Amino acid sequence: MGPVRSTCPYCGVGCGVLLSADGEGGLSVKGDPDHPANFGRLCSKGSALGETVGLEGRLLSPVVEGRKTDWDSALDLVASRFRDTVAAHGPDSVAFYVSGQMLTEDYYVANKLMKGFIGSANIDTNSRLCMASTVAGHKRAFGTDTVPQTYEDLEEADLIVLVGSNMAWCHPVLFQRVLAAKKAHGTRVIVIDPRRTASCDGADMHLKLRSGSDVALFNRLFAEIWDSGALDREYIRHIDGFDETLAAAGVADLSVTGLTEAEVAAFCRIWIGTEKVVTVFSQGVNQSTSGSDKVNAILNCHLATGRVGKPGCGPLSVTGQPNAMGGREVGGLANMLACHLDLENPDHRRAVRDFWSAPAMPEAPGLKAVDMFRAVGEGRIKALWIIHTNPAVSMPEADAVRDAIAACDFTVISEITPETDTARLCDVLLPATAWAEKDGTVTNSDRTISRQRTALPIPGEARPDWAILAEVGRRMGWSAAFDYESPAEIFREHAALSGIAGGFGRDFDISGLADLDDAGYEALAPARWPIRAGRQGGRFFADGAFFHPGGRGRMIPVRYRPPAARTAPRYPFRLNTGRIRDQWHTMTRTALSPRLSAHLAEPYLDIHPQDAANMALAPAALVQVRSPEGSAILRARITSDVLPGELFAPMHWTGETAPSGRIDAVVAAATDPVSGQPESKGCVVAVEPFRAVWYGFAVSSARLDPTCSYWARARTQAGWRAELAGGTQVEDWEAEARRLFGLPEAEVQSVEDRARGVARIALHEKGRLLAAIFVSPEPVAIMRDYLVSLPGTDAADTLTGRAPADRPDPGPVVCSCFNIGANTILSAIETEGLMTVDAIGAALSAGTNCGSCRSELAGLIARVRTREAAE
Ligand SMILES: Nc1nc2c(c(=O)[nH]1)N[C@H]1C(S)=C(S)[C@@H](COP(=O)(O)OP(=O)(O)OC[C@H]3O[C@@H](n4cnc5c(=O)[nH]c(N)nc54)[C@H](O)[C@@H]3O)O[C@H]1N2
Ligand SMILES: Nc1nc2c(c(=O)[nH]1)N[C@H]1C(S)=C(S)[C@@H](COP(=O)(O)OP(=O)(O)OC[C@H]3O[C@@H](n4cnc5c(=O)[nH]c(N)nc54)[C@H](O)[C@@H]3O)O[C@H]1N2
Ligand code: SF4
Ligand SMILES: [Mo]
Repeated sequence: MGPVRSTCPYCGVGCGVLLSADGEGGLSVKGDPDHPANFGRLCSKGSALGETVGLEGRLLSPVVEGRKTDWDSALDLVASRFRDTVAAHGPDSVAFYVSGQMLTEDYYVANKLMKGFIGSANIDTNSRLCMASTVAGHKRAFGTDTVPQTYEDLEEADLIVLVGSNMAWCHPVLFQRVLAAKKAHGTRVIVIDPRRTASCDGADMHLKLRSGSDVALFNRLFAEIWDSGALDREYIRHIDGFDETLAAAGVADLSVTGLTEAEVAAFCRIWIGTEKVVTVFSQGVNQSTSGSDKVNAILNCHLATGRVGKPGCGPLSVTGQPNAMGGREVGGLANMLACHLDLENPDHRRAVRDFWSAPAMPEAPGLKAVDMFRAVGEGRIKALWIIHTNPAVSMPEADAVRDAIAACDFTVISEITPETDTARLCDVLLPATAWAEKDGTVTNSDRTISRQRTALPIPGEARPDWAILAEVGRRMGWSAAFDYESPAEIFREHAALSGIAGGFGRDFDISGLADLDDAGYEALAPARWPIRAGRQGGRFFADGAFFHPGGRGRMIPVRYRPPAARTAPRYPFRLNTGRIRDQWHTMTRTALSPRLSAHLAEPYLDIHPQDAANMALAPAALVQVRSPEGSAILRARITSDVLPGELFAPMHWTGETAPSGRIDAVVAAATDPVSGQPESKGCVVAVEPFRAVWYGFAVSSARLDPTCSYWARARTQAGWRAELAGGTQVEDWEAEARRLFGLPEAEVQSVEDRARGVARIALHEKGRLLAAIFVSPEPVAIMRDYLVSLPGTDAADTLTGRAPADRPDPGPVVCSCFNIGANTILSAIETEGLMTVDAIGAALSAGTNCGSCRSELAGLIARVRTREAAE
């Protein structure tokens, strides 16, 4: 049997993968050369999928109040508690909080159960934190939530503008496509981001605007389009709102962007002068209290020039999660119905009610994520089911969200592991089948529907998310409506409903798949919607046909508004947050891979050198970040990548990996008034040095569970590593080390200087190193990337903390496919005179597999060249 064709479970690029199981639980993963998203390419995360499918830490049976139980008891409990709560307090006293990572079939059933049968619209999703502003912006402009473009436009374009998108790290395979186009025909790339990112390497221009100021910049572009006569008068006859939009744009004050007139003029000249321009946007646009306005400011410019839905020409929202689009299609947000039908439209409601034979349909939108968790905290929501998301980490005001979940009368979570911050708070844990065990469809950023297929056996008692939901639906009394036996059956129902939506003139119509039989579903090849009689795929809106009444489009007048919170002497910094290359969200899967954990092993805070100097911060110091909502402790990285007064911290660390590094504890839950999306990238904070009494670095064969004020642990090839820091003096480091590592009997080697507060302890057994800790009153300076390789070896000279001369320290991993560190690459650049990324590839293989590190390799070359030039 050949490999199984499936789709990567991470980002919205939606790469096709070929899976081969080895029959012993292992899985090899390769890029699918025939998939139209990636043509065989994969990024570092996709390539490491095989390392994340083991059963270690998996939830394999239902758990109620901490005790394993059988499915019947767990499901009866969930069904009866939801039924009783609705009976006692009404349908709006319960809620589902779901995820853009659920398969379309899972999502469809969840939405149907809540909106059609429980009779509340209290189902919202983590897409509220992610795509809600784009959904709102699309609907305001186009009358529908539709991405007009396709990925091929990245190859067709002459100019690609990345607005608030770190594509090199977050949509790496698309970035590879952009770089290939640049190489082939000189496509220009402009990055608009307050921070210098990996996506800036090789870009033709980087506009380092002040965070939150995008509307002012795009309003200026709009005004310039008018002034320069670039308006497409023919096209805008199909579009309302031009005069008001121009009036609003004309007052744009550029000073809020911090950019120079010359920079902005150059940007406008290139944008206006290049017919084939694709403006890509992502979370730097969406996650803002003016997120919807930012989206419309961008769409206005494309509408004014008629640059929409043409080859190489149009706005392209890149989606985050693998099925963010599918969730929007099934109506997973609290203000949507299903198949792009509107909850507030009585005709639409009636049609869906009839189609489902639904007993109860809500007439008004339900609670959006932030309000939903506030309602949980206030006791208005009394039963909550969380599926495929980790809100105790990823929601703003995460401490309050954590407390709300803990205090809620009845909480259920469907998960693949009990070891998440949210799962630890829930009353009922339901074991779900994971990626490669489950089966269904996802829709990627360019409307391509692909299959995820099963390649591994279902472990323990895990069940697919759709099956769990349907079973609860049946036990709540709706047997016929939830009588599904397979995802294919659900998919057919969804496709049939989309045909009804098509009848209302909606664009999401996949009725061409409504009669797909099981074999056809099994064999379904990637296909872009719409899929109906007379049309498949293609682009939208180039013909001026939109979805507002009368088939018209709209330009939306928008004005710059500052972020919700103003900086003030107490909170002088603006905090930007986001992603790193090799971790996925709350790390429940990517942190299982030692390779992925080697890239950046600790939560950090980027701070400008001027600001660091003002508070006399030393490199690698720990800092405490505080807001009115909460605080975090992070490692300072002093860098002019960020603007003075602005900070950046990654979103990934959790109670499991670095309890004081949970950045959403600090982030305020201010939301966009139109979309309800929180401002995850612009709260205000104070920063001060965190004065630890001691700092430590530990390596170990077994997992360690520290309890000190600061710790961050990560997996390594040889076991684990941890950064540590404590606020109280330790008297006896040998005893402390034995306790920390759980090794009371091991042989010890140690050097301790109590007066100076320095200690180095190594614990051995039968001549092999089990664990070691290095302690100092300052951040520990030792060769970490060498030391992590020592557990399990004889490692006689561990305590020196340095690599022997014949085994140089490789430095932090840059290329995770071939496990090649920065020092190794830097030394090859110097000694072999390597001038290009390809030359590094030829010499060391680095960057030749997935290519995700190519921009960092370019950065290392630049570093050597700058140093040489200075010498
Ligand atoms: N490696 C990795 N890839 C991922 C994910 C992951 O967890 N890890 N998650 C996936 C998901 S769900 C999503 S939503 C996407 C997100 O993908 P991206 O949106 O590309 O990622 P982020 O790092 O959240 O933010 C992008 C950039 O916005 C910038 N930014 C902040 N404020 C502003 C502003 O006011 N204006 C502008 N113009 N820019 C600003 C930040 O500096 C940052 O570089 O990534 C997907 N891909
Ligand atoms: N400060 C800040 N906060 C942010 C962001 C930011 O940029 N800055 N970004 C926001 C964005 S865009 C997003 S998308 C969110 C993401 O935030 P979350 O959705 O909370 O993050 P994940 O880690 O992806 O959570 C997925 C959970 O589902 C579990 N899981 C995995 N497979 C399955 C399965 O098959 N079935 C079930 N039932 N469960 C499974 C995983 O173990 C994990 O616990 O974070 C948001 N939060
Ligand atoms: S770019 Fe990487 S994470 Fe995104 S779908 Fe492709 S392989 Fe997966
Ligand atoms: Mo996202």
